[in-house]
Amino acid sequence: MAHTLIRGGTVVGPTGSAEMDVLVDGEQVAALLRPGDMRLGVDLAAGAERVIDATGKYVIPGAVDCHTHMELPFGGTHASDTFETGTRAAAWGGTTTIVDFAVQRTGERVQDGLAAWHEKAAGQCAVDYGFHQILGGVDDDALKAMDELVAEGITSFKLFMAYPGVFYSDDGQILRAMQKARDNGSLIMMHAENGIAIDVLVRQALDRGDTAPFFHGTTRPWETEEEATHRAIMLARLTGAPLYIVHMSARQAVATLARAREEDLPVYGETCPQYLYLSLEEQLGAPGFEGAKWVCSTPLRSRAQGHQDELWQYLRTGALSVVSTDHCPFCLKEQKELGLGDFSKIPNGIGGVEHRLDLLYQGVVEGRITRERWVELCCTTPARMFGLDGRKGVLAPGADADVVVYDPAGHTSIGLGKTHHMNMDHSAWEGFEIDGHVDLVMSRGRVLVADGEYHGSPGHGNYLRRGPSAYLR
Ligand code: DUC
Ligand code: ZN
Ligand code: ZN
Repeated sequence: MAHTLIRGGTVVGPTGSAEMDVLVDGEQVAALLRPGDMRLGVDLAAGAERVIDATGKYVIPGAVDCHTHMELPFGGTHASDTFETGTRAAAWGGTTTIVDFAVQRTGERVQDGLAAWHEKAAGQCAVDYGFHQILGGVDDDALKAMDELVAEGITSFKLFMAYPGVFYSDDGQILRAMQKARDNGSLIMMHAENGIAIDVLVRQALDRGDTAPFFHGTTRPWETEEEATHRAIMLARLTGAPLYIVHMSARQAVATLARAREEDLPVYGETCPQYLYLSLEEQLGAPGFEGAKWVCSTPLRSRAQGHQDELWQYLRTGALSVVSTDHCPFCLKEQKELGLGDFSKIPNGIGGVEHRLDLLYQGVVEGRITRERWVELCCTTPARMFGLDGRKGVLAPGADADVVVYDPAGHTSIGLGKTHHMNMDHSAWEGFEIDGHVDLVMSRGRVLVADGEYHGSPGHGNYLRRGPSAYLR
């Protein structure tokens, strides 16, 4: 593959920004050069066959979304994006790596769940992909499988304190999985909600006739997230295992996480754009059945209670380490509609794999985070957290040439018929206006998106065997 020079832009990384040209050789970054740099008297850039003009733009690492659910089976249906459609949408939005969740449901063999995920993804992905493994309960076989999977590059395991009978693990099971993770160097990811209490609240709400989507939120109150977060941290502390809590939405839960981090426990938290921008009152409380679009778990939280602003604050102070999407799209027609008249039957999930980089950039525009923190949250830390550092999330010699040219003077109007490439019949982000634009997306040296045109293809994306988390080495 030819040499490419991305010239004239400002390279933004987690520790700073500088006017630099990026020289790409084949699939990798060869060098970052000061404009006009002559190393040892050799003009390294002179031989570039292709020049991409990034004047006035930011040049950042391709974004890493470490939490997606392509084709997730849920509530009698499947998430509507396949690996083909979902990774294409990811590419459009500047995400060049996803880490999806292979699924073992209660009663299935872990290895069978993983094999099914490999089959779904192989030859389909437009961008590189890896897997975490969901454990739908923990028994002796699952514990053995954890060792096998770590050797295969699957170094993180998601457990659920919610969804009894589907994905749920009880405290004893969690304890055993954490002991195993401590011993084999893997990372436990936790869906921290008290599912046993939630199921009672859901039953009581339905019995009262409270069936609208809004009650999905009120039956998963912040106390159920905070309690589970606290319990998960205590079990991690007891076992000496590291812990990563996914999709945090309640400010009280993050406060608990922050206290544990102050005590130097190896516990980390992630949030998602929906918890930073959307709310119980405005979205879940939309008239009629419309709120179903935003039924996800953990749920959107009350703006009156100040969750959103406080989550932004936790992104600034470092209590929260990562922003992922928890991309789990369902169409309104025939999918979300399974819950007409009973919110508990609405499949849980929001699609957003395409929009995370833009949505978080709007946080830069509004002065909520710096542009360096934007890159850290969306690109660098997720790569480091999940054992992809060196290759992904960074622009440095030897790293994969996954590059986004981002125009801070551009504009993006999110919505159906505008910037929507996900396989859904609605956008959870309809009408959001972003003061920035993903101009060009490169994956391992290949331009996937440029000048509003898509040049990617299924099968370009490679499977990524991951190492241990850089935060645990
Ligand atoms: N939460 C969701 O909203 N969807 C899928 C699974 C989950 O934990
Ligand atoms: Zn979850
Ligand atoms: Zn999820």
